[in-house]
Amino acid sequence: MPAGQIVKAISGFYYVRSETGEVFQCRARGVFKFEKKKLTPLVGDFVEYDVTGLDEGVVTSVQPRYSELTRPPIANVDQAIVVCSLREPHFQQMPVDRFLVHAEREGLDIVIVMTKRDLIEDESEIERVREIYHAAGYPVVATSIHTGEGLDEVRERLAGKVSVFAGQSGVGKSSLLNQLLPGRRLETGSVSKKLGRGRHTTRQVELLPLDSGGQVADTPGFSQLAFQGMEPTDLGVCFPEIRERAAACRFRGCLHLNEPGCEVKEALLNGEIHPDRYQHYETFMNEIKEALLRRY
Ligand SMILES: Nc1nc2c(ncn2[C@@H]2O[C@H](COP(=O)(O)OP(=O)(O)OP(=O)(O)O)[C@@H](O)[C@H]2O)c(=O)[nH]1
Ligand SMILES: [Mg+2]
Ligand SMILES: [Zn+2]
Repeated sequence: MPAGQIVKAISGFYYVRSETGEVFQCRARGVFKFEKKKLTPLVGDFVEYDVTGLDEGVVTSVQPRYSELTRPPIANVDQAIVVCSLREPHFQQMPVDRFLVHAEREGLDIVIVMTKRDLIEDESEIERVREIYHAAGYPVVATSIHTGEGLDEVRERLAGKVSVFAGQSGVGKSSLLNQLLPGRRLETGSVSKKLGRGRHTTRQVELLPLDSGGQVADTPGFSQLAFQGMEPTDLGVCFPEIRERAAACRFRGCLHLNEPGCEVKEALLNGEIHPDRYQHYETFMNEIKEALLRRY
């Protein structure tokens, strides 16, 4: 039976790229299950399919995934490129930190990309963002599609990997991808002057091949992300700067809130952990605890 990968999904159709590069428009047959959980095929899934027409088919089975994000919905990626803009819209740290938790949960490599470098004259704002994420251990790249700054570094980081571009609407994900994929014309949109937000120009996840080997997915901008199914002890593991210090805390299961002998709190006081990142840790912790209370 032929095998391939889902590269796009639109209203019940799965576009499966075969091993030789042709794309088949497929329906899915029946219900797929893993470990008793019902499963909807995702972009990135490796599947088997029956050919039913010239370029049509039916997906008959889905292979186990090695990673899976629900927002944006995609399977089997190695790396998340977290895209945020400095201006139009202004940099917002909360949605970035939220997404990072989800990407860390899946064990993805992470790169922070700041776009629209050309709209900023004041270097200090870029340095501020750089500092926050360097302290967390993430690489940070500043880019501009107008001056070309940072594009080579992004290209290098994408080579040979399967990456997903994620970030709020209007930050410039599709624009950046158009620079990196010669011959591609992904649709891009303007940012509303009044709301300072993008207009959700990209409507679906699409996995695209790179010349350098590897693949990259454009995705729609996201707004809110919740922490369904997470336990309080899961959260620290999703902040690298907390994760690497947690083993030295006096108590096992330390949540790094008010426990004595907490190395994370110590690092925060020493200025080794960025206070904004810690503050978001606390915010997310409260959300997780509240969600748990609602569950019981
Ligand atoms: N000045 C400047 N504008 C940029 C840059 N990159 C993107 N833009 C502009 O930002 C706007 C939004 O870009 P898109 O690429 O559509 O943003 P997106 O992240 O794909 O948005 P969604 O598809 O809605 O999630 C467009 O008007 C782009 O021209 C940049 O480096 N500099
Ligand atoms: Mg887009
Ligand atoms: Zn602790």
